[in-house]
Amino acid sequence: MVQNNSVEQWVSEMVKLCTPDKVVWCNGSEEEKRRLTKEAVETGELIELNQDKLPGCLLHRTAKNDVARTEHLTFICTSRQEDAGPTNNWMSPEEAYSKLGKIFNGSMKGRTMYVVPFIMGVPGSPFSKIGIELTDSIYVVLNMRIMTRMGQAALDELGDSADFTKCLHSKHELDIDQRYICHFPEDNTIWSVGSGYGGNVLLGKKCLALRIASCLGRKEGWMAEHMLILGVENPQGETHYIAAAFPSACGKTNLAMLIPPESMPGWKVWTLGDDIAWLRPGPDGRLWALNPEAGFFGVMPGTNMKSNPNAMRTIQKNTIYTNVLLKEDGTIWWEGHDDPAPGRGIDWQGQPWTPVCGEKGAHPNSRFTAPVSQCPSIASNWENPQGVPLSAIIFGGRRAKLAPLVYQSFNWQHGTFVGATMASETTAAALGAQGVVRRDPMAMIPFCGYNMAEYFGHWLEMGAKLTNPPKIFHVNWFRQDEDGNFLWPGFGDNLRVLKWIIDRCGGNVPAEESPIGYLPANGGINLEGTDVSDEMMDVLTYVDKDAWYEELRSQAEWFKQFGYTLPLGILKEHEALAFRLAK
Ligand code: O2Y
Ligand code: MN
Repeated sequence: MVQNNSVEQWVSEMVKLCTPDKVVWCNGSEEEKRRLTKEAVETGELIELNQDKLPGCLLHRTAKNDVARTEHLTFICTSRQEDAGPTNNWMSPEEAYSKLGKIFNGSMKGRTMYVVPFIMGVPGSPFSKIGIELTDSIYVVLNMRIMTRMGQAALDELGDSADFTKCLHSKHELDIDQRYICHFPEDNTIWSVGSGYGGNVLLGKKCLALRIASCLGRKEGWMAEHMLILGVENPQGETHYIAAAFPSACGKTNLAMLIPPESMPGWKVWTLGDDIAWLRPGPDGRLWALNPEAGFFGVMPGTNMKSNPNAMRTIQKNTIYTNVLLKEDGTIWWEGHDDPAPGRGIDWQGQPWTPVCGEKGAHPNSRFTAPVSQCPSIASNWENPQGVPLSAIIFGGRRAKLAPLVYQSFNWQHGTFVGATMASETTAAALGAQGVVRRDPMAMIPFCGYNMAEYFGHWLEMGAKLTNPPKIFHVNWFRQDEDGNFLWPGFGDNLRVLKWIIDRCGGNVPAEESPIGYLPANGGINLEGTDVSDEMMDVLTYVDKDAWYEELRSQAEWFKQFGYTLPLGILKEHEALAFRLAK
């Protein structure tokens, strides 16, 4: 079935290490899906939901201590520590292979090893990369089947090449003390052990498509970014493509699936991706973007018909739900659902639940895995092997006071600096103090597979290759007034800001120059049909110089960790901001 010596040799080495009872090569067929689903339902790994109401849908519960990515157990394993940089956990490859090798040793005894070939990207695309994940989890196989182009197509695409990412995963004992997610960029290899949850185990996603791909992109002249991709179609039928990076939990999926407000007739937003974008310079000097994933792994709590109707429609069939509440009728519920809490159910830990029991029904990081193709707003060209040309890149964060609703950078270098200084305030949703500013450059802090200072340098080099680069903007949907009320309505009304961005790209609307960038001029953003007054808009676009001086100091403090490796272009932009603020 496989005629690829490198694949066969590697699989047989890993079989020797993990000693599974059985090895099953996955081809991605419907028959295979049915067979694996049946087996997992029989063992209780998956629960079949009400097939009349939620056809093809399944529920999975993870271990209590295994409900999110574990960043402190995630390592970049390079020969030299400086190649991982100060923002990553580092382990030497020798230590990592030895430590994890001991855990993997015999880890699949009594289990089946599934061989899961997958494509990140579209078959036949110059963007695409092949991975092969070996796993002892049917949940992983079925998720990878949604999240990637999985099965025979990947082996066909690989042919007899040895150019694939070697991904090894075992749940082992789901013991947090023996949990590691290790990346070996020098060997194009990922080893993940001791977890059965999401980003830790669906190795095509954060591990390959961001951490390993960021290293490959740097070597090969492209970029792997933590960005959604969307198309905005104006009433004249012209579509502009935008990629946007926000830290986790800032609403990327909601923005990617935005529904235009009624007061903007004729406007449409098309979804191409909600989490990851691979960006390449095209022969036309523009930057082209492709979503390498085939599925969404979206957060459940707060998803409803107001916040994201397109997501709600996407997840009505063929969806795997993780850690939500199971209702008596075999459907599901989560906090923030449109329906009121059911009278009783089984919570994400498998325990009987009532609304007054004091526990969450669904875990705050409960998830859905659903095919991108089921999204009602999916762009017809989302699988174009060349990607789509970007007009704009947006960076964003959650800042109660500092950052205006939107501003445009002066040029690519300044835009790179805006991305490099991205920050977001913590919310009640995360553990720890609220309102603490966390730096998350380009939303890549947890996902950059190499030294972040060099990553900034790569951004600057990529810009130099583009004769027609996308314009770079910053948005902040979360600015508050003195009483802590949000000033901007958000959701569908964010399209008003996207329209301003597109108008700026086309040179169709004037702007006001400020020390931090170009701001919307009076009346530049169409507020018709909103409750946003001109006074509120003044606050939304206000640049508080004192606060920006403080920001400047905080940026300098944060940059210190990179020492002399910080690119000159970033230092120059920091100085230029200081100069403009002092003027
Ligand atoms: O906790 C996890 O494993 C998932 S985190 C996640 C899932 C989908 C998209 N983005 C993220 C993220 O943390 O950025
Ligand atoms: Mn993400």
